[in-house]
Amino acid sequence: MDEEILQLLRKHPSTFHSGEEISRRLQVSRTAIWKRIRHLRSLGYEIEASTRAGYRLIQSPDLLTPSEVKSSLKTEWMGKVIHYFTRLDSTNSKAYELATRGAEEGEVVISESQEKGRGRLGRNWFSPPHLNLYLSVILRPKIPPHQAPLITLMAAVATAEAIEENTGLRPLIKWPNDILLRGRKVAGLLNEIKSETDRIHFVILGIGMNLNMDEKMFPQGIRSLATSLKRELGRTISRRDLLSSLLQKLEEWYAVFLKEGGEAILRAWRSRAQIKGKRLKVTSFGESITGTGVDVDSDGALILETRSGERKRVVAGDIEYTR
Ligand code: BT5
Repeated sequence: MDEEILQLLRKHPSTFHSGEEISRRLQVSRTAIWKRIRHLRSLGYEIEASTRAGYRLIQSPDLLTPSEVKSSLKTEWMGKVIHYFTRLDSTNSKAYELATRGAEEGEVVISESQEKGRGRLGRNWFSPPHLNLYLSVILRPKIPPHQAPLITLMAAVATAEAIEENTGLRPLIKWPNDILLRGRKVAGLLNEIKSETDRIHFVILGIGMNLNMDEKMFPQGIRSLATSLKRELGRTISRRDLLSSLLQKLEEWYAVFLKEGGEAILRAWRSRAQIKGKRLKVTSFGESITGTGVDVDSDGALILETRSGERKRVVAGDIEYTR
């Protein structure tokens, strides 16, 4: 019922809606409406109430509820179904569970906080409540499994562009999944797939982005490595606006990927990753190699050249820039 009341109030934001009108439309008593209005106020909605004129929405809080997100979302299909939680272990785990039970392409899981936010290789993602974005998108691309890493690169480009659109800052990408501002990580991606040898059942595209965390809120271990948009800009950023841009960019880039193939994604990715000529140390499956970055290949694997001139191809791992 909260969503319906909000929808009604949002339609004509500057005018009052009488309690009688709302109770008639929703077919509940005026006392029931008043109780819901009180509840909405406790969530941070500023709603003016006048005994004569009724109710008027003054301001909405920066919540990521489906009704708040949908009021600014301009996508055609992505995020039309949003599974919203105030707390979850991990949005990726929840999305995986939903996809296994048949959730459709474009359904999104959002949580205000994560208790066991996951990074790659069993690492953690720090996910305090109400400040940042933690979401997972379900995709069902009809591509061979070896191309799945391109979805990570595609999502990295979309994430970087959404940040740029909302802040004017220009994020760079560090292979394969880090989004950096001034060398510090502002967002990370965790993609998980369920597939057979020649067919992908689904991809879970997990994105964590730091928006409104202050420097002192970061745990000591990552304070010097991580950043947030607020830390870079010195002001708060609307999570709802950023989420809307992000879903829109993902929808656009995913369409480009399916229509034009990986090369179009790689072009955009290369211009932000600037891997060519960089001295790198790559750790993959417990082994480290140093060399000079050459490129990523058509499947999104990293190519580097060792000092002896040998070219190595790395499918998964972490890189460190060295001098
Ligand atoms: C990642 O892993 O960067 C992937 C992060 C994906 C998080 C999203 S949130 C929504 C969805 N649901 C999930 O459960 N996960 C996804 P990786 O490259 O392994 O980086 C992890 C490392 O980044 C950690 O070991 C820390 O050093 C650092 N880190 C942890 N939390 C961070 C944060 N909030 N901001 C920046 N760095 C962080």
